[in-house]
Amino acid sequence: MKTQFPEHFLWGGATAANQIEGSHISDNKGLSTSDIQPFGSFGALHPRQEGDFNIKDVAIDFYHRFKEDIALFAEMGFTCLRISIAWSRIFPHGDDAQPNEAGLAFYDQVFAEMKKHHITPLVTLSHYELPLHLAEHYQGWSDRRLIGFFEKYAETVFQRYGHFVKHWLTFNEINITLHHPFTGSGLPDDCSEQTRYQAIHHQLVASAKAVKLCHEIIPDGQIGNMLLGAMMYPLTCHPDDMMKTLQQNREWLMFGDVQARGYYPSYMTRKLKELGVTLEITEEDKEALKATIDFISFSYYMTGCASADPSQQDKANGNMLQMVANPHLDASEWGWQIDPTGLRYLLNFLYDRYQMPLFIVENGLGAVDTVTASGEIEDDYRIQYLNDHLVQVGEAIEDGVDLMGYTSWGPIDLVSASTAQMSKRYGFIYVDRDDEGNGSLKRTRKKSFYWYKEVIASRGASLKKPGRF
Ligand code: BGP
Repeated sequence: MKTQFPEHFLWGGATAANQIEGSHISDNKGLSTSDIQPFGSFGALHPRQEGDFNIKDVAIDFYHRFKEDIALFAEMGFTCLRISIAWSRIFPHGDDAQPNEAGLAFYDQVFAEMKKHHITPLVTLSHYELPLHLAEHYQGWSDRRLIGFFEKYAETVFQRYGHFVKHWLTFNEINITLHHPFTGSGLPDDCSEQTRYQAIHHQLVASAKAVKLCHEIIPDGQIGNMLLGAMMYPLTCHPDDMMKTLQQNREWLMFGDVQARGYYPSYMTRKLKELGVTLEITEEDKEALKATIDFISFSYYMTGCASADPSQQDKANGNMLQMVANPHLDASEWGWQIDPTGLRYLLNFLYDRYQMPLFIVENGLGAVDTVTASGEIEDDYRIQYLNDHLVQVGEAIEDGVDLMGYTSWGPIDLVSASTAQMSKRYGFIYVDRDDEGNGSLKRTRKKSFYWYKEVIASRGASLKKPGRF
């Protein structure tokens, strides 16, 4: 079916501070957990040693080039840009009494530039980083005091930017602490289940408190959560695989359930008991959790399978997690299985479950790009991937899903979160920088740049039937 996306639909791209900004200690910025992950989230157990190179120290130098980059996004017709604020620019240690004015001023300029180009900001409060001091001196989110520090940070940025920024997200892929505790919560990756779930609880409370603050400070604002949409299919229709699938999906859906409904789902009682976890949940926490989000946002890259059969060892790599491979799907160069139909499935699934507006805030293909002798980048594989996913988004809209917008991941090449590579490129805009940090940082429009521009201008009417490129 040919769909024209709704007029109010937000089109754009998504980024994260630590993957684009660079200038990791400029203007009083404090170190963040990301700054000591030179090998990315997958290498969190090998923290930075003296003299180690971290490509994120410069990243793509958005800190100095944001005007040029935002102008390029505007040229593509973006109506929305997702960025994150680096918490450690605003509160360098996380527990500081006063915010860092230079950090606040940087985002003033970024938002002013977006305003100039009529681009709606979508801002993540915490995208895979927290001030390193909080990880080192408080054991990250396992310490209840982080709720208060986060509230103060959220209040500061809501007050400062709320006149212009109306769309907010609390924690990027809040379910990540299940798989990468350091990346998600500043905890050692081998922490106990007790510590992990207590940290998760603190984040859920902090998220709800930010929701309440946002509603108070920005009455016309909207604030959502952000899930890693890790949809699992049963590997077979064996009842045991069905049950395993239900349980695995509940692992990540639990976060949405708490954030959308305001309390823990009943299935968590048994789950926590089986894990031997006793959560400390105060009456104040229960009250705080009642502040529920306005919309559900999520990242979507792939689906995976669940199997109750321990001999099923054919694993697929995922963005941050591993799952059983689906024999019906192809995979990207990094082993992420490509499933456009799964996006329609997930949109319907989430809308059925929550009956709340949805927002796709990440989707894209990480691929190696080659620059031709004449300086062009013919990224037809990326166009194919995005086209086929957007066709399914159109189908979901026809199915009746209330979808606010779509921001593809990495509209400009940036540093990979899992592997800290530059060579894993997602962008419509090529950035001249390699994995060792060589390159001029020059920006070049790829073939997909012109393709996405046309998709946006035609509100999806230019999309082709899957497999037509
Ligand atoms: C998501 C993260 C992003 C982003 C993306 C792609 O999990 O929210 O920060 O990086 O995945 O992953 P990668 O960069 O590892 O290719």
